[in-house]
Amino acid sequence: MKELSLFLGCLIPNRYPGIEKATKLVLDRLGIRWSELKEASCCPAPGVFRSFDRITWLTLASRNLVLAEKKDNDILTLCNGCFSSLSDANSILRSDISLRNEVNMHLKKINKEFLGTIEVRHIIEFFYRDLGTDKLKKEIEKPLELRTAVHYGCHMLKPTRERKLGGAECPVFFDELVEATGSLSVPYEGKTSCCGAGGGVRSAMLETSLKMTEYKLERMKKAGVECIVDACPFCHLQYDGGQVELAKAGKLYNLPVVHYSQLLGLALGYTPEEVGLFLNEIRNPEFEAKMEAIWRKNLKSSG
Ligand code: 9S8
Ligand code: 9S8
Ligand code: COM
Repeated sequence: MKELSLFLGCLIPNRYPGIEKATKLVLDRLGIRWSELKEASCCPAPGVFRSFDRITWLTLASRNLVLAEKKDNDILTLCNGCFSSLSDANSILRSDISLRNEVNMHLKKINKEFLGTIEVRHIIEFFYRDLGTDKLKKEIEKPLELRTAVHYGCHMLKPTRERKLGGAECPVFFDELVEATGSLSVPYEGKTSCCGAGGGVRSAMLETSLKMTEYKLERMKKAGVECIVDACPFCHLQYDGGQVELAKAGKLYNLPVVHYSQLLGLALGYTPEEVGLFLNEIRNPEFEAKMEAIWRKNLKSSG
């Protein structure tokens, strides 16, 4: 298997370093070769740059792609937005020669050239396709038994012609990966709808974005889940920070938010602390006690 260039994006290192730590632990534990894509910039965020100026978006994205091309690595993203930007830019520049020429004209100023020789992967898609749930299940040391609300996030599923993992309306691949950790993916209404953050909505219209978040949280709560599982730090921020903002208006949910890397890390036997589980804004003592207890119980039974 080719080495992967880990593309962290902006939010994970700056706001949720626990996701970074958990991902690195999990990759090492599963024997996946990786190195960090050191000089990378913002992907740049698709909902913002792509919507405003296509050439700027493509040029910045292609610079990141070229960094990985130089190492002959595929890129591994941990964020739906980063995946969307980088994989869409990659396929557009591969197929559209005139756009590629235009972008390469800009890249030439910094002695770089886009060739189109590598692939861009999302960690969920990568685990599902290249590892598979059966192999993952064999690696699990501590089944988690959590009732979870799986949140796919828009860019993992759409546009459907680009994302080929099984339908934007009733996808199952992420649920299967969550269930491989011994947890339950509880069905809830509005599962594939947006968290409210993307496309600049959070920055431009906070109130509207929180309404969308509330819509989701209401339905997750009704389904009786213990936590939310995502695979996108922007969704993560929206659910975590959004609950703090909603609490100011007296709307309390207190639902812990977990990135898939963290969930898998726990199931592979790392401690809640090692995967940065308690570094969110939303702290839920009941959940934290349960996670500590699962960790200890399984420790005894396996030791
Ligand atoms: S980088 Fe800059 S803002 Fe962000 S995290 Fe994901 S999308 Fe790409
Ligand atoms: S959902 Fe709608 S646009 Fe997105 S992918 Fe992440 S942030 Fe939440
Ligand atoms: C969402 C990214 S993950 S963006 O806001 O649409 O750019």
